Amino acid sequence: MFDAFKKKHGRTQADLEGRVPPGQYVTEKFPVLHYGSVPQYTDLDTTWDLRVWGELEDVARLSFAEFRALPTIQVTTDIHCVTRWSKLDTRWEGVQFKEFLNHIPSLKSSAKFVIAHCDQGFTANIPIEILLEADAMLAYKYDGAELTPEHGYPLRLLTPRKYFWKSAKWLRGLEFLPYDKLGFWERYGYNNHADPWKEERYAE
Ligand SMILES: Nc1nc2c(c(=O)[nH]1)N[C@H]1C(S)=C(S)[C@@H](COP(=O)(O)O)O[C@H]1N2
Ligand SMILES: [Mo]
Repeated sequence: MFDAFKKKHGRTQADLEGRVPPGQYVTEKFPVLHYGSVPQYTDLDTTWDLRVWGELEDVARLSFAEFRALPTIQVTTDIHCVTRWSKLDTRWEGVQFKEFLNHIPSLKSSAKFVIAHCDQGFTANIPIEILLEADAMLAYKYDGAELTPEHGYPLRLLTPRKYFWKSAKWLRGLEFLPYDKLGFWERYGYNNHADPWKEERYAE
């Protein structure tokens, strides 16, 4: 039977049931959203690092080469933007967050929240338990290729259980805290919990 919906979306309406959170629509596009401009990188070996600080014995700093030498995983997942688009079966590759912590041995058990720090000052806060889920990662490839500049090259956070604003692009630092502290959009009235299945879009 000819199914216009399937032709457009590559899947039937029934396939979507249970996959799309309330108030979201499915798009095949990959919209670009951020505050400010897209950072440009020239020589990652000399101008880029990833810093880790806060609740640890020693501050850690990884060069681009050191980071890229870490073991990788691939994750296929759905992403949900607070502006109501969802994109299904997005394919990512990078370092699983949980695996990354194996390389930060001095992390203290008092670390309960993470602030992602990005180039140009953007921040996002996430409880550590969400980042310890199997699908949370430090992503550098999308759909088999390096991230494009506008989607976060060379590194972004991917935390698909939360609205996509917490998946911070142009990631440069991870700060571990014993308490929660609001990030950029969270201070501007987005709901700190950001669970798409509970439609936690905006603060009360
Ligand atoms: N550094 C940085 N990361 C960011 C943002 C931003 O403004 N700066 N915006 C967030 C928002 S609101 C969304 S919806 C997603 C969009 O990611 P995309 O452009 O790859 O679709 O990035 C998130 N990560
Ligand atoms: Mo967003």
